[in-house]
Amino acid sequence: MDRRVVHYARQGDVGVITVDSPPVNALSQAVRQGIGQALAEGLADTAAKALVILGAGRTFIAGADIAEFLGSGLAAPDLNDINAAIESSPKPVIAAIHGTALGGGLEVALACHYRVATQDAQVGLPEVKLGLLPGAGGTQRLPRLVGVTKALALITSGDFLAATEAQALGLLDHVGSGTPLELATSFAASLPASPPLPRASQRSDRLGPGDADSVAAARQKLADSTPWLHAPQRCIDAVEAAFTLPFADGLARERALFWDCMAHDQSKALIHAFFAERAAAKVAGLGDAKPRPVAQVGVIGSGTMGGGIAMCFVNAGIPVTLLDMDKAALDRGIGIIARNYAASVAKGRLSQAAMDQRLSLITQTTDYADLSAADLVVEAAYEDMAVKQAVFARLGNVAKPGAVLASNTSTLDIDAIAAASGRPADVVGMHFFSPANVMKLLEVVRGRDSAADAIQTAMVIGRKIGKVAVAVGNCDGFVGNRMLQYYATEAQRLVIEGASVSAVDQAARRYGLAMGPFAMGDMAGLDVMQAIRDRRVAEGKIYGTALSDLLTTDGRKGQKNGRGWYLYEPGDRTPRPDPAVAAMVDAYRQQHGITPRTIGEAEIEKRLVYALVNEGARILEEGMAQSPGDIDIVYLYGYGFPAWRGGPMKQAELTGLAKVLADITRFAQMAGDDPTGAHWSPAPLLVRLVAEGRERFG
Ligand code: T1G
Repeated sequence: MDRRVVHYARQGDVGVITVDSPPVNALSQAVRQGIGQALAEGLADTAAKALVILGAGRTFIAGADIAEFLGSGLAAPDLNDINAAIESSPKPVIAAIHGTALGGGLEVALACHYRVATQDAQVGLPEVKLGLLPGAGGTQRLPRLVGVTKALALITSGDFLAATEAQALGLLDHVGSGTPLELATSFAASLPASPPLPRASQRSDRLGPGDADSVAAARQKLADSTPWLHAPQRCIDAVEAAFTLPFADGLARERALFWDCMAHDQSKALIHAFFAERAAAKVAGLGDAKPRPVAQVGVIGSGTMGGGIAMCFVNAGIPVTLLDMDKAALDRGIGIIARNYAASVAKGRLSQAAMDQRLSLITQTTDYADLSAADLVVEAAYEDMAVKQAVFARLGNVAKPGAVLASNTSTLDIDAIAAASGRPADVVGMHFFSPANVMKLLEVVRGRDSAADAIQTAMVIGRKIGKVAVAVGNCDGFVGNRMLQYYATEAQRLVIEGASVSAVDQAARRYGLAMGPFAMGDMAGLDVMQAIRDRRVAEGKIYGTALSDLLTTDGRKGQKNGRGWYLYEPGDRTPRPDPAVAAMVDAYRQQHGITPRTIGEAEIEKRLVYALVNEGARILEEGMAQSPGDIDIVYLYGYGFPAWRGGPMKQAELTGLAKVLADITRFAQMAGDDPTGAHWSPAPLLVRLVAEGRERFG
């Protein structure tokens, strides 16, 4: 066993167990073994009157080693045994927390007799966010310490608690300033000679008659809010055992429920999403390129996207020079930004002072020369190639050497834009999603000539402004929108064949998507979609169907003019079915000699999701995304795809690639020679993987 991950040393009359396993002291097998060994050493050390467990580096223990869950089962020692040894120690054991004590890390702390923490520490049991539940005593010890109601709230939400809040709950015994070791040794010194040691497993004073009601209320609340999620209800089952079973039986029940969750597809999907999000931050092929410094930013265009992008930077304390063609446009743009902030202030989510400070970081200009000091310039001008090339031609001249020049285009060729700047190495795509100050996804588009450090700069600054940045290749629609066009096309084809607009959207929502394809189209703007359709059709490509032409010809733009696939009352974003659209669909079917058929929800779901998967496989094969995980992260953070499904690519793997291919092949046959169904030709990568009996895309 490599003891290096856990050290034992004595400090005066205190034995100190230090977990030193970067980056977050996760409870890998070696760490579990190490704690067990160090504890034994401390118990045998007669000079040690008390023992302290703490973490080296930036944090206490941030949980079990999630990577171990990807394998087959967890190797000994069992964390429950380690915790039992800690709790039964005749010497006081103090957990000294800094950074985060999460999951198994908090469970270790709960097994300790006392818990002290630095002021900025956070604690929590976030297992439910991984589709799991606390599997090492958390559901049994926490209710005994803070009561069932509080424990249910913490465990079913997985939210982190600040140290002061945790202390108020009785979860922490002391919160103070100083190092964890200083806090723990002075706490140990304050303990009476041989104190009766408080053991959470033996407490029952916080359990009471109202516990069953709390459980019932929590069940109802979750059944109403997230009926499709498996783990939250299992969390409640486990907490219920805390007041219905003796501790040891409760622990066994908890563990059985833990394995039940571990075997569920939702935990596989959520654990995949956890690691995929972190892997997306590491872009292959950049060598050791370092990000260029970004202290001030320029944003070109103060419309909806430009304004939202400017807010992202000033929210992170980075000053922005906002450029637009004239004062009127700037006033409109700044007006929208100020209204957005005022709305947050009104909701109590932002202080007036913070609003004023952020607005003060925005300088307005109509003069390109004022962008000459910017380290990064993001262009958010009208989505037209000629307009963007004109902007980049000027930018290429005024921007300082070393500045990164980014375009927020959502569909246009980055290489063509970059060429216009005369300095393509400095040019990348930074594709924000609307509303840019809200949506977390950022597609960083690699141009043919983009320098590695320019790409790295966009990735790093993206994370700094709170985005989940994913590097994508330069192709029409990049990753997200490229897949979306076949999803949107398939939605229209389903309606043409017999489904109703609301039935398709309902199936998408029931699948777990935040919004259906038609409501999403209305939100994005049918005029925007039509402009893309017209361009692509002019290029001889497919985008949507002629059915949507009927709507735009009828002057329908979606939410922005209250008429789209749905009707909208002024100031109300609720989509209402429109009989006029149903009539248009009927007319379209008659005109094309189509007899509508009944289409079930399962078929709708598959045709929407597999349209994404099939195009995703093409994107992977072309190298336009570096991994299936990246594609999944694009859909989780940019298109409201449910995290508990892991993303379209993960969902296909969980379903089974052979099954998915069989359905795709069937849909291709059903489409026949209909050009709008051409996207159903199975992606070569998928065909090859199934032929080789492979079950994963990557
Ligand atoms: N296991 C393995 N690796 C982990 C990890 C973990 N628990 N937590 C983080 N990492 C890796 C991560 O992949 C990344 O690696 C690096 O650490 C930095 O993370 C029995 C069943 C702690 C708040 O759910 O929420 O305990 O990409 O980029 O933004 O009941 O990480 O550098 O190679 O996220 O500063 C419960 C998960 C587990 C906490 C830090 N614990 N972690 O955030 O850094 S289940 C959790 C986090 C459990 C028991 C059960 C965050 C963080 P790499 P990072 P960060």
